[in-house]
Amino acid sequence: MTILNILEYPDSRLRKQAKPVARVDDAIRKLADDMLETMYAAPGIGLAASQVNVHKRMIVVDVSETQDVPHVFINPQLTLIGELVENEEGCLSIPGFYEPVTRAERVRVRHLNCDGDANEFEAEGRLSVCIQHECDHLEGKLFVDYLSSLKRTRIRKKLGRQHRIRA
Ligand code: GNR
Ligand code: NI
Repeated sequence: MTILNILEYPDSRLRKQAKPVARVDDAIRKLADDMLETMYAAPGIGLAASQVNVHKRMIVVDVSETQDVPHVFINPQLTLIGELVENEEGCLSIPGFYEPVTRAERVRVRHLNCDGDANEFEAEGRLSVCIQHECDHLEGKLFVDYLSSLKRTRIRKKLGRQHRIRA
């Protein structure tokens, strides 16, 4: 297994549209394992392939306290259910910033599993928030896009500066 490098905002590669996975093969299963290892090492509760510069429609999540309930969703399609709820969100690609975002309280996820079989999954609570956050990544969308342009610009400038110092 391999820990992959996570792209950080404002890297323009985070804005790319991910393409559907055509076939679930060993390379896709290896990518799922590497994404899970990368997520656990970070540590985080979810990761989209886009964040590791692989622009395929694939996400992994694990919101359990014990980090031993991994979910892999390939070509996820969301149906949003229920009321809107506000939750604090963070992102491994936007380190150090946490802001409230409003999302649907529940989701249904149609997807392929690691065997390539069509499947459905329903989630609420933190798992629902996380799945919606990850699916946004596949569209090149980040949680800062829900904030005011003033807040977003402040975050972009702070993180942009840090990257230039490290470079
Ligand atoms: O680790 C993560 N925590 C988190 C907290 C609140 C809402 C969403 C998330 S997802 C984030 C990992 C990440 O950036 N996934 O894309
Ligand atoms: Ni994220």
